[in-house]
Amino acid sequence: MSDTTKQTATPNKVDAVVVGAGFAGLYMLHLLRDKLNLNVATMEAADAVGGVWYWNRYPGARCDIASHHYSYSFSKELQQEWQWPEKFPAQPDILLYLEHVADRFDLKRDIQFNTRVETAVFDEEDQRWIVTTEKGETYSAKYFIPATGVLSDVNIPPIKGQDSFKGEILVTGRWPKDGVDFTGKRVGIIGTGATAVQAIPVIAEEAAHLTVFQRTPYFAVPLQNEVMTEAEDQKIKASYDQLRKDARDSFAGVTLCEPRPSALADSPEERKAHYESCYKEGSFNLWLGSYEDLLFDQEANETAAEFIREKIRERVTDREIAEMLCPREGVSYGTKRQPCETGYFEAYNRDNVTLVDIHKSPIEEITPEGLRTTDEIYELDYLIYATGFDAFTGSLFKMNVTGRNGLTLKEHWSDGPRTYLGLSMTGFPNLFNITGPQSPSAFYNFPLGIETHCDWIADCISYMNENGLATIDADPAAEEAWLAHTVELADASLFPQASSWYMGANIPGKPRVFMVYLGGGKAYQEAIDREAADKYPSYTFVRGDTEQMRVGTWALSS
Ligand code: NA7
Repeated sequence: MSDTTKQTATPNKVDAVVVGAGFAGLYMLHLLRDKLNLNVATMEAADAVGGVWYWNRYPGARCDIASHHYSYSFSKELQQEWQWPEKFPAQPDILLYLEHVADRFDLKRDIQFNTRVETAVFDEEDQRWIVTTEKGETYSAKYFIPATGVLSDVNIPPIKGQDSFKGEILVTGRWPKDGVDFTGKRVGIIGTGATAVQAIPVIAEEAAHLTVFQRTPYFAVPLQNEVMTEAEDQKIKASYDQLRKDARDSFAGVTLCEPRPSALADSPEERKAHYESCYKEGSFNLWLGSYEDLLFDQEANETAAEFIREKIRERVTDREIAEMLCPREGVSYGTKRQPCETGYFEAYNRDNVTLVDIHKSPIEEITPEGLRTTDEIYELDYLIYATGFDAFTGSLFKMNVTGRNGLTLKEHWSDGPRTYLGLSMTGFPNLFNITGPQSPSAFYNFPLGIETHCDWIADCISYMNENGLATIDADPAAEEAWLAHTVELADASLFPQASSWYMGANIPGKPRVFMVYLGGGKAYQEAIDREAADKYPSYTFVRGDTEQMRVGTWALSS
C-alpha cells in the first residue's frame, strides 16, 4: 500500500481526465466532450499531439500497417478528405494527420500540453479520482482514462560509463525534434528490433560509418512500401465501408492474405510458392496471413523460419554476416514482433556498415570515445539506443495509480496485468484502459482497436449517467476468469517461448507473462458487446447523487 495522495487546494472538478493526446486520447476526448457533453481535461506530456508518433521521429520511422487502415474510421468525411502519400505512412505524415484531426474537431482547446500526470488516486469518500500533475495542479474527476499507449515508456538499459561519453547519446523513442545530421559522423546503434530495422538503412546512407550492436537477430520481412497513386487512393476510398467491415471481421483489424489451414498439409513446393506470394505482399502477410498453424506448431513455424533465413542469405553478400543475421535454428519466427524492413539486409552489404555480435562479445562499457565490448573498442560520435519500451505497464505505473483501499496498480499487477476484458481492473472503479494489456492491443490495428475501446467506454459512461450511477467496478471473479482465458489462449501458442516485450521479458525483473488477448478482434468485439448489451453483468455499480450527473444523449446504436 502507498500514500500518494497530494494535499492541495480546491481541485479542478471535471467529469473525466484523459491522459495522452495520441490516437486514443484524441478520440476519447472527442467522444466524451462532443457526443456526451462532458467536461474533459486531457493531459499530454509533449508540447503537441501525436503520442507515440510525436516521440518516435527517428530516421525511417514508419507504420507497418497500410495508411488507409491505420487511420480513424469514425468520420466518413475525414476518411474521404485525407490524402495519404504512401501505401504505408511515414511518421511525419501520421503526425500531420493527427494535427489535422485535432484541428478539424477543435480538440486542442481541451488539451493541456507539457503536462505530465504524477499521481491518480481514487478518493473513497467522494467516489472520484484525484489526479495531480507535475506542475502541482489537482483535478477531481468521476472518470480516469489513461490513453497513454502500450509503447510509450522507453527502455534505456543502464550501461556502465554512459555519462562519460563525449559524443551524443540518442534514444529512438525520444528523438530530437529538429532531427540529427549524421553526415560525416561515426554512429553506433544498440538493438535490431522493429525500430532499428527501420532506422539502420536510412542512417547508413548518411553516416560516415554505422556500427550495429546486435544481441539477437530478427526475422525481418519486406514492408513493400510504395507511393500512393491518385487512382489507388480513389479506388480505396470508393470502397472504404467494405474495407473497414473486412478489417473489423479480421483477426488483426487489417485485411491481410487469407491464411491457409496448415503449413504442414501443403507440399514443399506449394508452401514455398505461398510463402513467396506472402513475402511479396509484404507487411504482416507472411506473419499473420500465411498459415493458421504457424504460431501454434513448432514444425510448421520452422518452415517459415527457414524460408526467411534463405531470403537473408540471398540478400546479404558476405556469408559470415548473413549467418550472423539469421536467427538460429529452433528460434521461432514471429514470437517476437516481426519487423518490417526496406533495404535492411542490403545495408549490411555497404562498406560503411559493421555488424557486431554483442551476444558473443558483450558490451563492457561506454567510454568517453565510444563503446567497448569484450573484444574491441568502437570510436563513435553518436550512440543510439533502439532498445525498446517497458511496454503495456510502464507508463501506467509511472502515474502512481492507486485504487480502493490504497491498493496501487503496481501491487495489483505484481504478478503481471490482471484485467476484465482488458478494460477494467477490480478495485479501480471508473478507470478505463484503452488498448491495454489483455485486450487485442498490439495484435490489432491500433486506430481501430482504440475506436472499439473508446466507443465501449463512452457507451458505458452514457449508461451510468443515464441511470444515476456513481461507480462501476469489475467483479473479482470476472477479472480472474478473463485472466485465465487470456493465459489459456497464449499457452496454446508459441508466443510464451520468446523473451519478447509481449511477455515483459525485455525488462529485467518484470513478471514474465503474455500480455495480449489472442482470440482475435472479432471474438473480442463480441465479448465486450455482450457485456454491454446485457447491461454489464460482470460489474458492480454504486448508485450516486444524481445531481452530480450529466446525462449523455448519445449511444453507440445512434
Ligand atoms: P524491441 O523490439 O524491444 O527491440 C529492442 C532491441 O534492443 C532488441 O534488439 C533488443 O535485443 C535490444 N536490446 C534491448 N536491451 C538491450 C541491452 N540491454 N543490451 C543490448 N541490446 C538490447 O523494441 P523496438 O523499439 O525495436 O520495437 C518495439 C515496438 O515498437 C515494435 O515491436 C513495434 O510494435 C513498434 P534482444 O532482442 O532483447 O536481444
